[in-house]
Amino acid sequence: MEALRKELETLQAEALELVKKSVDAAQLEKVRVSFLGRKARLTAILRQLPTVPPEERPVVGQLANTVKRAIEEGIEARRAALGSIPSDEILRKDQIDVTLPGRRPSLGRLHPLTQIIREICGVFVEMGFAVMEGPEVEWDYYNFEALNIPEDHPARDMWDTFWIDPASARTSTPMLLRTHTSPMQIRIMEQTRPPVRVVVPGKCYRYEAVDASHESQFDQVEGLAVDEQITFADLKGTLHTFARRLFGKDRKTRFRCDYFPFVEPGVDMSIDCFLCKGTGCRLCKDTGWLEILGAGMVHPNVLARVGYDPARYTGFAFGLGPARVAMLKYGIEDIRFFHGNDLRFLRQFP
Ligand code: FA5
Repeated sequence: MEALRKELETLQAEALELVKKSVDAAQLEKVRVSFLGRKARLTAILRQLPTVPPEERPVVGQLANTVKRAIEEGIEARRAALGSIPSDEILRKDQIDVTLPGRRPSLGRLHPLTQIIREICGVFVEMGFAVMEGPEVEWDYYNFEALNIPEDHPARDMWDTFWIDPASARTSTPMLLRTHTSPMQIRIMEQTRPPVRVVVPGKCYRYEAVDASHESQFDQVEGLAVDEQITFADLKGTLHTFARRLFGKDRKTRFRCDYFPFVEPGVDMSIDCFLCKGTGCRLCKDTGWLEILGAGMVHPNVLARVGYDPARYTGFAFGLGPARVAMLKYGIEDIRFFHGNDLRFLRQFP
């Protein structure tokens, strides 16, 4: 009896020691099989129970069961603990070489249109202009009426318009997607007194057939300067400086008459073709000149409409399309590349 008790206690101590040393589920299973399996010593002892004298049987049986439970619990506890520790094998598999060079993160970059808009605005900011933005959904009043384009004026045909509600085009307060950034001229002058010097980048919308140089959604940058004694020479000087900053210091500029109802006189400005230096090529369609913007002296009617005295104040305004500017500057043949989301195109503008 005493010998059996000793044997059981040794068995438990040995088993728990091995359980403690097990480092993964496989080793733990080996311990379980060798101590609790069918051929294990403990099982043999339990099997021999009927041969033990009847008075000792309950004590031996109880002791053997206690040992069995202690080993089982020990294995369970170790199994739970091992669950949260990765095995050697897993650690080996997951091994990493910390001395390898890292993978370069793939960084995004600014869209070429964003870059050119910032570059354009930056040139004017250096000349003392502020940058403002305004609504893309606009009242007919700001987009046309206040810009000296009354209802039924044929000049409205210059801009194919997306009306918010086609029926509303005939009501007293129609809304539309702005066809140009010029409505911001009115909004700004309504809110400030001269001197005014602002540029306004923003999206515009026209109901146009899309082709290599026209999209139905595109950007414009508007410019406006109003003060006492502003002359056409200021317009020319400012835009000439701008053209040289953007396209190179040797650029020549050319101003020709153009018509916009909200300026008088109105002009378009071209630069001499930097590809052929004015001799004629595919880019300038053999004219030697590239048209880059529309401009003019703010019409007295527009000034009067916002409460500026046209006898005292004069000003100039201009509007240009950054996509067309970028196309000229970088020799891009089709405006649709900008929104094609093709990385081969976009990656060329770091
Ligand atoms: C205007 O929109 C006038 N508001 C510009 C202006 C402002 C004149 C102030 C006088 C004083 P225009 O329709 O020409 O003008 O458009 C100006 C520029 O916007 C064009 O030169 C072109 O670069 C760009 N643009 C016009 N329509 C599109 C289009 N469908 N897709 C891409 N760019 C366009």
